[in-house]
This record gives sequence, structure tokens and C-alpha cells, in this order.
Amino acid sequence: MEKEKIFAQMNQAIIDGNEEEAVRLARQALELKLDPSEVIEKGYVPGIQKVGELWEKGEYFLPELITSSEAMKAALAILEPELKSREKSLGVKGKIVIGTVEGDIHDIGKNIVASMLQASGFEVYDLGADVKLEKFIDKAEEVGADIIGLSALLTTTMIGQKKFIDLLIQRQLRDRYLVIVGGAPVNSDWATKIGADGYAENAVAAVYLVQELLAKTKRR
Ligand code: B1M
Repeated sequence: MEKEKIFAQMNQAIIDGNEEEAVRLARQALELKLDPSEVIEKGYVPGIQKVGELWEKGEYFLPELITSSEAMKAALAILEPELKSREKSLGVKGKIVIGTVEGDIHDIGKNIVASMLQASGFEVYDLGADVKLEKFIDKAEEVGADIIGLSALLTTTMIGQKKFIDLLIQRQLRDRYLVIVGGAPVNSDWATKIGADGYAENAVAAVYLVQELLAKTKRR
């Protein structure tokens, strides 16, 4: 079956909140040896974005949002091991602590970013969602991280990214870590305004950003 047809079916499975179908298609993609990152970005992500639009229009309610995200997470759980297994051939390029800021339970996008980074050879410490700001620092100090990445999906939790940078300054640790931010309501203006080192619009851009930032630091 053509790739585009499978992607369209994946899209629909997420819109319908059909977990069984979403999982079946993810398994089929692996059997067909499709690129897992392309499957995620072209098959599943557009589906959950459409769900968000339907919710905004008042056509979907919280239960639909939840069933669709569960279908999305189940499909990603099938694809992520394959994505991560690609890291094996690559040496570790840098350490990253990542999570979604406190008060925010959205983790689908952050999980994709974490998996892509890992698949690209970075050592990733994923703290999950609704993470206390101090916890990012504690983990970064513990593992000797190079970069700390904060995801935020709510306009009300974006401020956590700013508070985090303020906290690093307060603890005299700002120079020790590169800080990158992302999430649907975040953009490069916001990143500049709060003094972050970088912003990435999606998971692929996050990998390039991290590579670029680390290359610059090493040249210093
Ligand atoms: Co919620 N939600 N949600 N939600 N949800 C949004 C974000 C919303 C935009 C929907 C809408 O109104 N259209 C809206 C926020 C409005 C706003 O703030 N202005 C919203 C709301 C309001 C809420 C609740 C408050 C609803 C309620 O309870 N009344 C509640 C929040 C609870 C809380 O956090 N305290 C809530 C709950 C939920 C669910 C639990 C049902 C579920 C989340 C499940 C989960 O994540 N485990 C959910 C979902 C699924 C969504 C939408 C539909 C989809 C989010 C998603 O997964 N997108 C979302 C609508 C939307 O975004 N259009 C919405 C797909 C994902 C691949 O994209 O996360 O953007 P994204 O990640 C991308 C990039 O942003 C980037 O790369 C990723 C991959 O390409 N990226 C980074 C992300 N993090 C990065 C970090 C980086 C770099 C790049 O570096 C560190």
C-alpha cells in the first residue's frame, strides 16, 4: 500500500480516537520499514493537530481530546523503540535534560522531541510533564548536562520557561547550561525575550538547533 494512503489512515485513526487502528497502522509501518520519524510527522502529528482545531471550533470536547491523545500515545509507543534503536550506531554527542514545565501535562510533542534527539545520538534525560523548575536544575547538575530543554503547550505555562531562566541566573548557573524552549504557543521572539539560547518549532528543528548550539560552544 502507498505511504500516503497509510499516512491518511493514521491521520483518521487519531481524529477518530481509534487506538486499535492507530496501533495496527504503526505496526504495519514498521513491517513496511517506513522511516519512523516520517511516520510520526506525516501520519500522526497532522491528526492530533486536526483534533486541536476541532476542539477550538467546539466540535470536539475533552473526552474526544483524551481518546485521541491516548490513540496517539499508543501509536508512538510502538514507533519510539525503533526510533531510539537508531542511536546505537552513533556516539553520544551531548547530554540533554528535557521536560514539560510545571502546571502543564502536555507531553506528546516533548516525547517526540526527546525520541528524535535520542535517535540522533544525544543522551537524553526525560523528566516527563508537569516538572518542577528546580528538578530540571537538580537533574542537569547530577548528570552534567550540556542543554536543558523546556516544553510548554499552554499560554499560561510559557511563563515557566522565563521563570526557569530567572532561577538559573539567581542560582548563578546561567552560564553553565544552554537553554532551549519549544511548544505550540512558543516562538523565537519569546525565546529571545526571555533570554533562552534557542527555539525550535518541531522535533527535527530541535535536533538541528542542539547540534548547532553544541558546535558553537565547542568552538569557543
Ligand atoms: Co490540551 N490544549 N489541554 N490537551 N491540547 C492545547 C494545547 C490547546 C491549544 C487546545 C486548543 O485550545 N486549541 C489549549 C491551550 C490553549 C492556550 O493555552 N492558549 C489546550 C488546553 C486549554 C488544555 C486544557 C486546559 C483543557 C482543559 O482541561 N480544559 C488541559 C490542560 C491541562 C494542563 O496541562 N494543566 C488540556 C489537556 C489536554 C489533554 C490531556 C486532553 C491532551 C494532552 C495529552 C498529552 O500530552 N499527554 C491535550 C491535547 C492532545 C491538546 C492538543 C489537541 C494537541 C497537543 C499535541 O499533542 N500536539 C492541543 C492543540 C494544539 O496544539 N493544536 C491542546 C501534537 C504535538 C506533536 O505537537 O505539542 O506542539 P506539540 O509539539 C511539537 C512542537 O511544538 C515542538 O515539537 C513538537 C513535535 O513536532 N515542541 C518542541 C514541543 N515541545 C518542544 C520542546 C523543544 C523544542 C520543540 O525544546 C525543548
